[in-house]
Amino acid sequence: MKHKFWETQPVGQFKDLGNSSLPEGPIELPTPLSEVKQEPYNLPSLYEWTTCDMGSDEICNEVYILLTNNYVEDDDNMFRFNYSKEFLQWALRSPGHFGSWHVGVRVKASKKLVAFISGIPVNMRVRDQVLKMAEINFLCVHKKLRSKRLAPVMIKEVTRRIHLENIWQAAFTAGVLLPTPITTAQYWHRTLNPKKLIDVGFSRLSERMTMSRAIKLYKLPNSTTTPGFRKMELRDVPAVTKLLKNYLSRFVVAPEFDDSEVEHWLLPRENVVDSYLVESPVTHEITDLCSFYTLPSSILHSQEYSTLKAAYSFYYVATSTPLLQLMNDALIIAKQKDFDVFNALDVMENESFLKELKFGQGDGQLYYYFYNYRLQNALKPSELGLVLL
Ligand code: NHW
Ligand code: MG
Repeated sequence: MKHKFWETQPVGQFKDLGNSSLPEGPIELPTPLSEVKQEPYNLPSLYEWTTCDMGSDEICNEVYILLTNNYVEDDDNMFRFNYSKEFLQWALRSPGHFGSWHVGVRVKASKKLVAFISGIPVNMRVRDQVLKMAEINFLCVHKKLRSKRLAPVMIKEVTRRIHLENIWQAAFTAGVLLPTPITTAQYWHRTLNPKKLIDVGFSRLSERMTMSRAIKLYKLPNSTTTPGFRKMELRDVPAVTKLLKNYLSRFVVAPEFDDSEVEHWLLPRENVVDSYLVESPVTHEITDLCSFYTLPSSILHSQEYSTLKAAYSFYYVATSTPLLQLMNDALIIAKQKDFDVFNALDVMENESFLKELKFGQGDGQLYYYFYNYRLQNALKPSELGLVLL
């Protein structure tokens, strides 16, 4: 496989896999900021750069429309991610975000937004080192402009803008294999609404499974089972920060969140993120946490339904409640909120509940990558404490 662009970038290369003489850590050293290119990269002459102010409802709507029509589809082109506007604002306006990292491309003549890429800053721990990194997401080129090598220019431009903030590493995920993943994760899906998932072709009945057996198999109790299980509130932020910091310390790679980040990423936002915790009925200590985010997909070819309502497992901590029971309560909440499916990767300790809670393995991989940071060996997904949106 030839990667004309990626071969030129500071990432682990396929030819170096297994080469134990290469050290772990940054591949390139930072350059003085005065040596970072001051002008944007050149675009083909019909296009121009734009910085997308995601605080503006109008511009956020333009990004939303671009992604709704052109972002990630499944392999069979049956579904396309449909991140909501509120979700995009949440994802991109996180603590310490840089407006300049929300990069768009417009057609000069019409001003139509035709491409986008974004980054946000995060403190990432790799073993015992904490590095300021960028998390890159929402890379999208309009369907009519594909395969014209626009993506490499966009990646170089966001990289330049990140370098200008004196940040030299990044993390991202993709469904495509590039040089070279730090880990490869799998999606698992827990059916909540079997009839709809079968009707829209998301899942199908096996030979021995009738619709009524499927409905019975995936049935969940009407209410949660853990005493003290409740929605997270603002006053819980310091306790949750402590819980999460302690829990995430067991993984080789994980973000380090401070109070403001925990407030941003975990405090419930309607139709964006849900977080529940366990407050001990006796001591009133916060002992456990679970969370999921809302990411619907457009259903591309159904007469009956236009959107698949999906919840994605986010961060959790189980100290006194068994993780299996905590996640079962998360499924119950998701069902109450009318989600059709609950998705989870096999990262963190998810393998301990996936099969037992009747998740089925999805097809396709989610690859995790670092930019300008080499790991000696790929990690197991269970060594990863990072969930990207
Ligand atoms: S992954 C979601 C990516 N988006 C989609 O799949 C949406 C639908 N597809 C598209 O819009 C989450 C286009 O197909 C895109 C490619 C724009 C994907 N990551 O312009 P060309 C993220 O957002 C390479 C990285 O002709 P295109 C993470 C490809 O391998 N590279 O293709 C984003 C080839 O290079 P090669 C990708 O189809 C992380 C080159 O692009 C890629 O018109 C970005 C072809 O370009 C992908 N998902 O547009 C990296 N898909 O070397 C951040 C294709 O193989 C790095 N390519 O010849 C860090 C930067 C920050 C550093 C800071 C220090
Ligand atoms: Mg292109």
